[in-house]
Amino acid sequence: MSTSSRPTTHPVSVSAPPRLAAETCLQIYDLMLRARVLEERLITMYKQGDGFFWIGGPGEEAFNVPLGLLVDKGRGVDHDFLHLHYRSAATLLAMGADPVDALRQMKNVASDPYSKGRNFAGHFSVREWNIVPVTSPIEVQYSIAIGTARAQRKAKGITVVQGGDAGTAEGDFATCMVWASRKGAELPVLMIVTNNRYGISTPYAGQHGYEQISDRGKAFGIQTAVIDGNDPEASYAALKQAIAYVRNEKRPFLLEAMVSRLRGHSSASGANLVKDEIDCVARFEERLIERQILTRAEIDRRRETYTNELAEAAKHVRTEAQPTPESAFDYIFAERNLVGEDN
Ligand SMILES: Cc1ncc(C[n+]2csc(CCOP(=O)(O)OP(=O)(O)O)c2C)c(N)n1
Ligand SMILES: [Mg+2]
Repeated sequence: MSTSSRPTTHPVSVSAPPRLAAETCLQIYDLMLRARVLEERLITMYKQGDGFFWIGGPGEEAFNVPLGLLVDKGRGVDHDFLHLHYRSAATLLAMGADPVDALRQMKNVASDPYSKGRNFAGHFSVREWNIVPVTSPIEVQYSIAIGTARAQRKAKGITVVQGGDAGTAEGDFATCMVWASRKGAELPVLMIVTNNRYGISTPYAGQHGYEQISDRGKAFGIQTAVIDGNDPEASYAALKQAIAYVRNEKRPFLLEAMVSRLRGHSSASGANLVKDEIDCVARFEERLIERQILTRAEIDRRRETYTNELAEAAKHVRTEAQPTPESAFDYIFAERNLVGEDN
């Protein structure tokens, strides 16, 4: 992990990632595996016609699980606000979400707690945990996050905002850096970029005038770091330090995690396995076997159990009710049917 250090900002000391205790490794691995199996089930559902579109985070589990474990979960400004990405299912699971709820959103049934069957996969929203609705228009979360961060300047909670690499070309990303770094009015916001080196089919190379996206933070006096987001121990250590810095100093931090995109962009590009990317789950499994924390047989058993559980759950979700036509205008800002007869 490398950090920028400008004399005008408070330095963050970052050391090589320590090995985590076996118990923590197991907790992280188990959540990474559950998240991976969940994405596989969602893709299967899409391919079976039990959903209209899939987008998600296979390849980001090593970063997104530690994030979910380390945030201060709760409601209101004294807990952390999360403005997440459409690849954040592993963060939700690490925070304690039920994976079956993600299947419900995929199937667009009324029991989907995130959007009541109205949005597609990966579009989470949990008021009790300050998880602000995930947006389909990319990058707008960075300018929305300024609002919660401003409300938290004197609170215990911080704002966490996360998005992809290509989206940083949008003005919202710059807007966030401007508002977060005003001298004397800095905001407690952890800006995260999960860099998978693609924006749909456009490669990172050739799109940016700097080496790393986090380099842009330096011009604003924002502390920055680039980490291997495929390494859960490195991610855990970096996130812990960055979160503590933002919480204690009430200043912004820009963390760029290099991650993989194991199933392409979305179902629009087929959602098939990409062979030449690092698989963080497989890599962590090798480490755990080497350290004698798990055996291959135990890993295989866990995978089989979680796969079977979600296969059964998907069958059940298929029988759950769709939203009724009468409920079409519930949960929206406009109280009247603006396109219907009562207009
Ligand atoms: C404002 C806006 N422009 C374009 C799109 C279409 N779009 C959806 S995802 C995407 C690429 C995003 O790439 P990146 O920010 O790197 O995130 P990734 O999907 O790679 O995680 C684009 C251009 C959109 N959803 N919103
Ligand atoms: Mg990308």
